[in-house]
Amino acid sequence: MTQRASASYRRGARFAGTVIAAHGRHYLVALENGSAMLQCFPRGKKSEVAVGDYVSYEQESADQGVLVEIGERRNLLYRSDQFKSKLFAANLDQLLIVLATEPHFSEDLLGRALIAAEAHGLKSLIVLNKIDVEGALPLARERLAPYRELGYTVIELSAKMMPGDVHPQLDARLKDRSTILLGQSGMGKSTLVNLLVPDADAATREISSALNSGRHTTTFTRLYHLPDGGALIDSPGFQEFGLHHLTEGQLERAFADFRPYLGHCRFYNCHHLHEPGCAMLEAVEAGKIRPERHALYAQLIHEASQIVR
Ligand SMILES: Nc1nc2c(ncn2[C@@H]2O[C@H](COP(=O)(O)OP(=O)(O)O)[C@@H](O)[C@H]2O)c(=O)[nH]1
Ligand SMILES: [Mg+2]
Ligand SMILES: [Zn+2]
Repeated sequence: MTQRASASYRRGARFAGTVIAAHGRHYLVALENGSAMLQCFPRGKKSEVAVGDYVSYEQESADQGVLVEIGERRNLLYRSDQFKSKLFAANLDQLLIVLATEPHFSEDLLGRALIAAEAHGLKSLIVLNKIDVEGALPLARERLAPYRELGYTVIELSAKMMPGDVHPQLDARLKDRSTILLGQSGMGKSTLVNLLVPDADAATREISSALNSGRHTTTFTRLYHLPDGGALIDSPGFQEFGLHHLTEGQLERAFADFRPYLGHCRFYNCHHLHEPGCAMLEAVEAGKIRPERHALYAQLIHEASQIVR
């Protein structure tokens, strides 16, 4: 694949590239033409660089660079709690949310991923993997039916038992786009990556050693180039998906099922929590918005109000 940018360099020479992996304050930057990659560090203490960022760096030594500029971002996907935020990736087109028939997937995490995507203007694709596990399939389908009704695409796969279906189902949707894979561990993300990215294992080992001078780890976010164009970003599994940074206005608009009722509440500044004449609450009452979705909204509003400023 790539080689490290070690051959000949001029100290202080500037290069531009894409951040393809991040681990703590270590970033791996691939040159624009993909010919080489170099480990880089941010100049200051604070590192706010994400995988997918376009950056320029100055080469300091044969195997190290310093990031000097982050290019303008189309978007930045991150999660946050009361105290800190964690960056997923920048300059994305879509989320590929990987769920499975078993283990039981968290609907809370699914809901949060969809809201994060909507709030950042990103498309979401939902993959239901392991459809070969027939006993668990009906329930998984039933749990996903409301999301199909909301207009989300649900793609059923068995990455392990029917690997031949993966390319026909996903290639056109991934081509020339930057896609981040999100999912709890055990859902089949790695299995999917290995099908979609030729030599993914070798690439991971190479990234891991370049990033960490040999220390192997899989707990970093990394970007793979897809053979037909586009990028696939794999992130470590996560348990929490806090969205403390979203404002009330962003939240209410991020719920696709709320949109028909926005602006129809009695009070223009309605919080849709317990106000009289609230169009959202009436829609819940009338069975037009699922109570679970309203509960997620209320929970996210609650979390957003906890932010320490
Ligand atoms: N039955 C079944 N098992 C699968 C499928 N895809 C992945 N697995 C298995 O599920 C486990 C977790 O897969 P992995 O790709 O490591 O998941 P990750 O933690 O999301 O990266 C492994 O034992 C895989 O072999 C599938 O389509 N069907
Ligand atoms: Mg994995
Ligand atoms: Zn309301």
